[in-house]
Amino acid sequence: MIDTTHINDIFSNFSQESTTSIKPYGDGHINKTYLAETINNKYILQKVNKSVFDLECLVNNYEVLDNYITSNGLSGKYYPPYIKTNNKQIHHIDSDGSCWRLSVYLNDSLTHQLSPSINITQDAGMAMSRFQKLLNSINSDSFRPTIPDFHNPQRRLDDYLDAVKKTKSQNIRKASEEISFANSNTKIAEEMSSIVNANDFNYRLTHNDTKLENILFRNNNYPLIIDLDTVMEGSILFDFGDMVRSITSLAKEDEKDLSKVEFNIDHFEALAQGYFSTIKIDLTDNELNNIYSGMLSVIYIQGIRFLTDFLMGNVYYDTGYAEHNLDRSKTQFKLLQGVISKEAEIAHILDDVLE
Ligand code: GN1
Ligand code: MG
Repeated sequence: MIDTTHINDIFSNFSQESTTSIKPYGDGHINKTYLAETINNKYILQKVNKSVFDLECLVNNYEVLDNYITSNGLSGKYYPPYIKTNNKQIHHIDSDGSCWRLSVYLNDSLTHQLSPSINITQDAGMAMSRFQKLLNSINSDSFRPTIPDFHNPQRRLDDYLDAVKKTKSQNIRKASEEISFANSNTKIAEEMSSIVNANDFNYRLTHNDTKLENILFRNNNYPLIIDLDTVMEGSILFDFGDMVRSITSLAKEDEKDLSKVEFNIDHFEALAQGYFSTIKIDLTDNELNNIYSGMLSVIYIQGIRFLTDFLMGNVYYDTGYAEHNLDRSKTQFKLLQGVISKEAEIAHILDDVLE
């Protein structure tokens, strides 16, 4: 149930208009998102999940990024503009300490849960590398981690192993195949951990949640990037890996019919071309050499993150039913197997794209 009185009250901190309707919007797993309509305008209102993000760091990062954007005349060119509060801030903090923000809803925009075509896949890659180029131009020193160790492979592996120890035996039975798959592939996270710990590994300002649904496609205009909560220091290896994860399977993240979950090499090729065509010159040797490991790691870790949440009683991701996270972990592991089975073709494509 939506508490419209409370939400209207929140809305009044950003705008003098009155809302005519407020509806839940999109299918993010962490924040609450609403479409708020007034007589003349449409807006996206978001409530940030305060048990997931360090709100102080998050508020800081948005202000730093938005100051850079506005002072360089780039407003609206990379993400939809925010409507500031009466105090000229992006976020309004309510009496419970929850954090809200409002952005313009763009009428000609749409997101895709699944890529409808090779062209959209290539455009998605180009849109995310265009955003990365922007991030490369910003000094990362003022950004703080909104989720510490977000992409730390060893932390994700430890959380998973801990969940297996703590969970009820009935969950172990229900997830026996996935646990056995996860246990026999821990080397993927361990290898990524040693890559991350190597001296020549470089962190840079990255998006860190590059799934296809976080790209806003528009008619005759550059796609925009949304969901900036995790813009902080990270790695291009994870950002590209998460695009591979969310685009190349061509099936929903919670698809129950696993025969539909297949790694699609044509979409992979289009994505790699779109993403790397302009950005390859900016990559370090360490980045260039570890793209495949990054892909495996992101998909494996997303699988164990969903599995961990299932074992812990669904405390992190929004779920629609008890086995939702378990179903999500199955699609990740199926996709991972598909990627591994095409290692040679992937290497060939990457060689061509990166040469
Ligand atoms: C979450 O917020 P949303 O739904 O875009 C998650 C990502 C996962 C993704 C899987 C802060 O993203 O890390 O890759 O679900 N975000 C956070 O769909 O944990
Ligand atoms: Mg998010």
